[in-house]
Amino acid sequence: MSYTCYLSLGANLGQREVSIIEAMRLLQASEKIQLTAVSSLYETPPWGKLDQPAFINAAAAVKTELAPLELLQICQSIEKQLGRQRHEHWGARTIDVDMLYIPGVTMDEEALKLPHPYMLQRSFVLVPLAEVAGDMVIAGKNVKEHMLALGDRETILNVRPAQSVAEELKL
Ligand code: PH2
Ligand code: MG
Ligand code: MG
Repeated sequence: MSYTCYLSLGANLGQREVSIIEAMRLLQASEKIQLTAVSSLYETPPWGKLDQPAFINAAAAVKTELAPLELLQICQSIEKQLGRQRHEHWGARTIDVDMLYIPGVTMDEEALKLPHPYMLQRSFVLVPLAEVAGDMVIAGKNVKEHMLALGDRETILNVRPAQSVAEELKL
């Protein structure tokens, strides 16, 4: 049975936009994954750990029959292929591919928590996700409503429209 998983992508070292697009391309190239939607690319101020460069963030939807932990392994192998080095908590990185949400699924494992525990507090997650799944209901409100409830969403700048990203990926 296939399902859709919503992902958040982020990069704040190196060629940030290139890394995000390449991560999307590698997801799409994975035999058992279909990339079904991508958001615009956004430039966003660092959240959590403030003394680091600005991020490029985006959201994507993938369809797969893989188990969620198998999908996580693919996300992590894509991070490795794109040169992600160490994993300082909330620190700078060339690429981060996070699983956010699978409708109807909760997981609470060390390696994977779903829904992503911070997703509803982060404009850098919700602004892109609202483009891909604005009407999807999480915890009693849809993504667009969750996004509008956050105060800092005007700090999230659209730097490349979704259509241009989709065209580059031939979606
Ligand atoms: N990721 C983090 C911590 N802080 N800030 C922004 N703007 N974008 C991110 O992707 C991000 C962050 C941990 O993964
Ligand atoms: Mg992250
Ligand atoms: Mg991560």
